[in-house]
Amino acid sequence: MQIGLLGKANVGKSTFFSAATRTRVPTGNFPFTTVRPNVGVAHVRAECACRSLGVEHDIPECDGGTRLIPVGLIDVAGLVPGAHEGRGLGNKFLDDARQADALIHVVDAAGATDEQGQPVPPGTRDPADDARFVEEEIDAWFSGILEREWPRLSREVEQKASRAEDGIARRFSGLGVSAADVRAALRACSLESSAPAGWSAADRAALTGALRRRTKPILVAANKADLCADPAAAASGLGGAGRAAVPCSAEAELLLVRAAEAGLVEYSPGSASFSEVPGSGASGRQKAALGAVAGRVMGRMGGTGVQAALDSAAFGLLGLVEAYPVEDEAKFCSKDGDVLPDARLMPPGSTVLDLARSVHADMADGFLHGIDCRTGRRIGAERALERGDVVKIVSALGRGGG
Ligand SMILES: Nc1nc2c(ncn2[C@@H]2O[C@H](COP(=O)(O)OP(=O)(O)OP(=O)(O)O)[C@@H](O)[C@H]2O)c(=O)[nH]1
Ligand SMILES: [Mg+2]
Repeated sequence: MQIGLLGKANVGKSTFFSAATRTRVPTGNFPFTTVRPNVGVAHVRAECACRSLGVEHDIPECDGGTRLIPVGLIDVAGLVPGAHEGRGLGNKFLDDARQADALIHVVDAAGATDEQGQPVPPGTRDPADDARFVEEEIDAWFSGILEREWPRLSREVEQKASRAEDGIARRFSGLGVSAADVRAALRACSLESSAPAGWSAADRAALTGALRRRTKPILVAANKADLCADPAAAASGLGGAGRAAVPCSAEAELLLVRAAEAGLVEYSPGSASFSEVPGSGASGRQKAALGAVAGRVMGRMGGTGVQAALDSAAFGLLGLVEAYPVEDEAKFCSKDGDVLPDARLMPPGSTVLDLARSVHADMADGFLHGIDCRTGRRIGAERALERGDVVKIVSALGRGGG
């Protein structure tokens, strides 16, 4: 699973990335600080199955019953209006996010940067304009791919050299689009039974729009919310119409993560509060900065929103399901005795057989049945996975997971 961070230049994408992946990448208050993409690993949170099963384990992935499950994060170059025509760094930002399963669109909700990403006093720019143009750029990117290939593609289909869904999926395969995605998008636009040669430009735009929404769904992170008079209102102004928006302060999250690393505070990402470590030797300046985060962010927003945005992208937007493959159905452990060692994020609708395949191809090829470890009952290949499932895979080939 990969999540792409994108948005206008200078809105806080790299700050979000640094905080979420605990790495240090260049950030700066000017546009195009990032040119080459940053790739790293963040974590999403779920309640660990150890809780409901009443078992104990001591592994770094379980933080007091909160399971941290890895996801890839990609931070790309910022964009400006007209990027699809080559302005700014052009389409580079999108090409670098090709493999993302979902996008977190980072918006400067405080309106503290102009259209080009230059700093301006907070409240100067309407963030809704940014939210709109960025989404239009993403849609223009999808549409451009189809339009470039359109004459050849429609000829191909007319001469029955390929089916429309296969021809289109092939053009978009670099973006992780399958023929099934194209079929669903065609259905959503009622184009499934008409010949491509008869599709208007509007039909084609509707199709690529549907394809984009399906394969690169967007969650808005209303960032720099610490500078907003009313963070919740700023976020809800950017959401709506099926689009979720989470108020966020990437800068506060980065500060807390760094302060925790330095032993100044106790803080777990995603919590609504932090506590200063007594006698940590924090300077007056550090104490003032922490006080500001406590008041402007934790007090008003109930957390920095960075972890909430990641969780919401994985479980809300993508509807992912976390499942635990194990080898011992009674002790919920691997062959080495590690309890619930592995939590996997699976796409919605995944089955027990899909889980087997994600562990190892042999597990799927030799699949006999699964065992739902919560009930001890046998389950079949086609049983849909549910969040928190703990499953032993019984296979004629290979071992059962963990
Ligand atoms: N007040 C405030 N400032 C922030 C926040 N997040 C980022 N910033 C500041 O915004 C500026 C830009 O941050 P970056 O993370 O470099 O932004 P970017 O979107 O990666 O920028 P480009 O790579 O140039 O497109 C820096 O000065 C950050 O300190 C936030 O939540 N609140
Ligand atoms: Mg950047």
